[in-house]
Amino acid sequence: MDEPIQVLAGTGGVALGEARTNHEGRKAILLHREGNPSELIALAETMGIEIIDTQYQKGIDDPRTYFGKGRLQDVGDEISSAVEGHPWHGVDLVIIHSNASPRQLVNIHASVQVEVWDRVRLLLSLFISHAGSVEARTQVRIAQLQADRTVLRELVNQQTTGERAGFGAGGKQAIQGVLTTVSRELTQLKKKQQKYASARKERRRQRVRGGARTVGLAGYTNAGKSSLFLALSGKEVLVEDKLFSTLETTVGRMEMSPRVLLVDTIGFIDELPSDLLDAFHATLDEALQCDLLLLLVDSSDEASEIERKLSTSRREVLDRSEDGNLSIKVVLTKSDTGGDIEVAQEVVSSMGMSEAMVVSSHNEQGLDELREEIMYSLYGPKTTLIVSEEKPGQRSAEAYISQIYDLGIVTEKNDLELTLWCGQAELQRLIAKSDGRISIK
Ligand SMILES: Nc1nc2c(ncn2[C@@H]2O[C@H](COP(=O)(O)OP(=O)(O)OP(=O)(O)O)[C@@H](O)[C@H]2O)c(=O)[nH]1
Ligand SMILES: [Mg+2]
Repeated sequence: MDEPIQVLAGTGGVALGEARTNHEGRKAILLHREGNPSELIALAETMGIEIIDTQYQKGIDDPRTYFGKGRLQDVGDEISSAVEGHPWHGVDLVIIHSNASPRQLVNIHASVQVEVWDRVRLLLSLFISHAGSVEARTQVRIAQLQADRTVLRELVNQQTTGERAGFGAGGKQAIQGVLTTVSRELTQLKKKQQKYASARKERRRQRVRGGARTVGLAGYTNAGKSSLFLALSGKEVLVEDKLFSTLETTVGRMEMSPRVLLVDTIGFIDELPSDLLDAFHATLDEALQCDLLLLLVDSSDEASEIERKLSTSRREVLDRSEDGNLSIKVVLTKSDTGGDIEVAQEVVSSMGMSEAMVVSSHNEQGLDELREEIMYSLYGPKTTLIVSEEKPGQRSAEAYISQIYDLGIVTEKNDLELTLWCGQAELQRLIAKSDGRISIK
């Protein structure tokens, strides 16, 4: 089996067996056509990959080779002939600024002879290197195998049609053998994922039964979701100036109110192919099946970026949420960084969304207002209750007060008068069972 695996190892990025997870220090050439490649460069940098050179070619993508064949050959020649001292010396990766077809991946590799990543493969590699939990690793592996399978099929296809001087009949059989292994592993992984998903569902059901309300945090990668989660819950999560630091879902309780659950999750990015995002749907869904969704945007972004990111993430969450009237609140983050908040607010209102909250998780600006807003969205206005003094033989007022504390979040207490946030149905039940001892002020 050694021979075909070696052949496959660089082909369109397909690596079998133990995939390489650390790409720190690798040198790459970026090929791009239309559009701005800065995000792709940032993604590569997040992984410690150095983009040595960017090659641009005008015009539309060649459906077979992305760049024109001649130009691509030039790139390949330059890589293979770069001697010590040449800036391209040591380049072992070509990244293309596009979600490429399997056919393009295979053909480009044939020309440049080093590993080739398109945007999807770059994201996959990034996810693999950041996946911390077993569940995240399972999800990423599924996405990776699905992508690999398309390249393997293309290889078989090109050999069958004689388009590619193959590795002979043995080589083709070997690839087909690999394909079978990949399919088998996929089936097993999907079963495993199903188990995680149903465990999540069950945990969610229990929380709802226990009267908890959930607040999801969503937004682009690096928007500051985990930082806000930490600020509101006090629960340690990974915060990093990296894209896709978070790949799994973490649930934490809001510090002021253990009945309110916060859900931190994976972020969005432009044109994330939907089968890649689908691999994370169980994770994402947990954050999106909520009573209130906070949609976070970095207030230091340019207005046009804010608009683009907001409209993409709003579409994603609405498409993925089962609840047609999901309640969404925009939160402008990182208010301490000196972004133009007024302009950002205008963008939000021009999109027909209600006024955004403005917060900084670093200097805590706006956090109290956000907490109030969250409670208001979940419970409506506060209620003030009065407990009457006990007469001899009656249950003590203290016993009722402690029941009120169990019911919701008490923000003020004045002797026998309590002001709190609580669910109306639960409140009515408590009052009905109080023998007239609890009344609404
Ligand atoms: N100045 C400033 N920086 C912040 C603030 N909140 C977050 N950051 C920084 O922004 C970067 C990303 O923060 P995270 O909280 O990891 O963002 P995220 O949305 O969880 O990112 P992913 O998990 O990668 O999708 C980190 O470097 C944070 O320190 C803030 O209020 N002010
Ligand atoms: Mg995060």
